[in-house]
Amino acid sequence: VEASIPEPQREAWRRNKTQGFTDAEGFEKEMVRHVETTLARSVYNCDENAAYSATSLAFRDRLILEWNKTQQSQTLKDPKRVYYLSLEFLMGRALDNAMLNIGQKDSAKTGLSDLGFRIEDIIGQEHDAALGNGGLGRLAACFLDSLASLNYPAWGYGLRYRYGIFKQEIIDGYQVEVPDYWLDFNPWEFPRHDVVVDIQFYGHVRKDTAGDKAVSIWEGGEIVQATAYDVPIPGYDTPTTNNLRLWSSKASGGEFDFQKFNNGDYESSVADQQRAETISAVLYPNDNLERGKELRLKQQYFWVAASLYDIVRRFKKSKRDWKEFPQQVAIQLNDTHPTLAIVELQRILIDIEGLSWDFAWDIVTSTFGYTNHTVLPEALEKWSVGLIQHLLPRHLQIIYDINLFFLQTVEKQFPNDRDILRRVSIIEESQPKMVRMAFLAIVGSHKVNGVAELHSDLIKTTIFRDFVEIYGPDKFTNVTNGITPRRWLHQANPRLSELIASKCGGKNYLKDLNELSKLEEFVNDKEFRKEWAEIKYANKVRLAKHIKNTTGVTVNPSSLFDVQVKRIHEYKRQQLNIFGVIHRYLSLKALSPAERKQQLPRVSIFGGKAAPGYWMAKQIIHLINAVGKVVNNDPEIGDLLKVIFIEDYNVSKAEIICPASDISEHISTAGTEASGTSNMKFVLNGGLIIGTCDGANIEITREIGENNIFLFGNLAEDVEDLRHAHTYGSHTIDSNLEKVFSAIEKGTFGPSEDFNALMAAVRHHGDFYLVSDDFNSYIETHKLVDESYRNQDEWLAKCITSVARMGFFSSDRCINEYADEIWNIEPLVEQE
Ligand code: 8GP
Repeated sequence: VEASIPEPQREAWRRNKTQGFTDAEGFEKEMVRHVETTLARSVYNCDENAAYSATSLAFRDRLILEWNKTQQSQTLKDPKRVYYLSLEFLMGRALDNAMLNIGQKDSAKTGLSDLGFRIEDIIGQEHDAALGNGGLGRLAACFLDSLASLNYPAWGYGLRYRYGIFKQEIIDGYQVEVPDYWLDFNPWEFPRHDVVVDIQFYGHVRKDTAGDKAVSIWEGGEIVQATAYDVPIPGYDTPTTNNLRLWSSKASGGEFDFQKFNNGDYESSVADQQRAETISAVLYPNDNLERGKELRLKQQYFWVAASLYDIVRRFKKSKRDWKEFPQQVAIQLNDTHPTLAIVELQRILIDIEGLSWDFAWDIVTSTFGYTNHTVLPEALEKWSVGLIQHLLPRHLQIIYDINLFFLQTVEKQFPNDRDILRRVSIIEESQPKMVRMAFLAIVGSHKVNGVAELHSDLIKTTIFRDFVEIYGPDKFTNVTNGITPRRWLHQANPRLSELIASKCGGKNYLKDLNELSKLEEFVNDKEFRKEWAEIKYANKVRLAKHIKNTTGVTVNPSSLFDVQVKRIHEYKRQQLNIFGVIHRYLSLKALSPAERKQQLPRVSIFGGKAAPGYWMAKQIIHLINAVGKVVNNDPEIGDLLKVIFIEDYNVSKAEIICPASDISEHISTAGTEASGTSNMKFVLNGGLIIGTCDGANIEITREIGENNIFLFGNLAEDVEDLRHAHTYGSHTIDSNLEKVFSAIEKGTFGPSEDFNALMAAVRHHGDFYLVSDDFNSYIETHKLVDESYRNQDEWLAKCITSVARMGFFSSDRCINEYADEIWNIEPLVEQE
């Protein structure tokens, strides 16, 4: 029954309508009220943390008023909505973003100052919401910002992990993982204890008949309860506030537990409870790697089933015919993690709603779109048939049927090609048999996209080649990634944002990033350049302070800051970078003191987490720290070279690091990095990049011009031949790299056994990532970087020109492409 207030009493509601604050005074009232009531504190014991809590609560109240209006208006108009299913949302901090998006940061700044606080200190109190590993999760967060800012009716669906990505500590040069318990105080979520869904696992399937129809009934097993937690997502400069719904697991309160409880088996009923809660307990800390753990599959089904239940329930409220489902609902699969949603929707439609297979399957395939984020084979998800059979017996049957019907059409299409059936089968006929989730996602979607041009081409010619033959090329498309300029420029680099606004006719460029092009006029404007350079310097001072506070090392902000921050992975080649740093160190040592004085001082900055089970990545971290220890304490070197590893790289640290970089490294082996998104963040903040012809680097080059980027290394098309030659021909290691290796072997950076594996990968194990092949071109290109930096006027011109040409990389452009070409949805502008 819908609870609704009768008309005569509604007048009292109208009279008492909550009004959000709109100025400093209004903010102060709300903030103090929260300190004194919600937090039960007072002027005598309000520390910065309490001030943060109260400020957030004041802003949360503002957000939820807009959220309510947005949701009411969407319910009323019932437009087509998009649902973005992602196991990761790497949101970072919410307070600064909320202040800026609703345009009340100045109110908060004045208000906080009146009450005795500095706004930066208060913002700095917030714990990052770190429900993601890296690029894929941060992309989802940027998308939510754009969807709301562009007024699209959109929901995100994810899991409410109790532990986000681990906190990284560096102890004696090694990574140590510490749990990230972040939910102690989280003002940004609203528990919806009334939105609960029962999720079934295990059990068996019984065949029955209903009238003349054969039906399948999934029964038995166990039930886990999903509870919704809603996180409001404010758009920039618009009242639209969308919803991110995160599911949390607990044992169902059904008869089961009570029986045990009544039988006096209290402990075991608590154990059941704990087992159920485990489902949403922890984010798997792997980036670009799948490990096939049962709990991970449970997470996937739990989240997918709860989300679909919610989506279908919302659709059914409109009482429309089922055939209208794809006109009302678009579901985007962020990688293959939510692929079971395809099977679950088919199950709901045939087993519960009683639709025919074909009618249901048409609805399903018109609803889903699938985004692929990697071609690395170790990241492509496969689940064993046995595991799915055990956990989701009915779903396995449906997967087999999907595969059967699919292979039948393929057979008709290619009657003389037996091998293609084996190659494209959703079931891999291996020991044990595996379900190939990417294939299932392709077969169950109407569009498949890669995330940068090269990547989208590669998937069509390699891992999904057969499917292009089967479906034709139109099913496969490209949507190049983007980033939100609100967080990655306006919030992270407020002074640069101001300066740009002063030249671009105000802040509208934050809504239409192509307006940055107006900056090109000012490339040669002396005054403008000077201000630009001052801002970069100030940002470097800010980072230098962070480095001093966290590592104890003093770095000179006048040095060239060279940054590589991202997950540690062999394909991303932090090993190439650190070998290059060692080469630089050895070259400096070989110079006379007089010659040394001529050199350009450099700070090499690294940051990033290694998956806890990724031993090689951990060796790389160790080498970086070992090199830093020697170089940073070498009196002959002084400021000429510093090597820094920033602990616990995360979104809020990226907001300090990106604006402070002179050059950043995006140096993956060509063809391995699907897109990269930090490359965009660095350029947007007035830094240049050194990179390979990979992922979005290629499109960045096209947009900003090849004079404004330092490209090096072999091309994707040559990688396969080089690898082949390493394995079957002779593999001579680059002579400069040999010098680096012999320095390591001599024990220059501590016992060399620690680093043997890193060298052996290049020398003896086929150098899969082409470190030696690219080494010479890498260090030569770094020399060009040095030369170019010496001419500050030229350097600044490159930086400004690049920023002016970065409009394409807004996630707004990216979301509009998804909306037009994949989702077929329109913005919904609210009437006040
Ligand atoms: C990442 C890609 O590695 C990166 O190039 C891209 O920018 C980002 O996705 C956003 O598209 N891919 C993954 O994080 C990924 O594939 N993770 C594995 C779990 C599949």
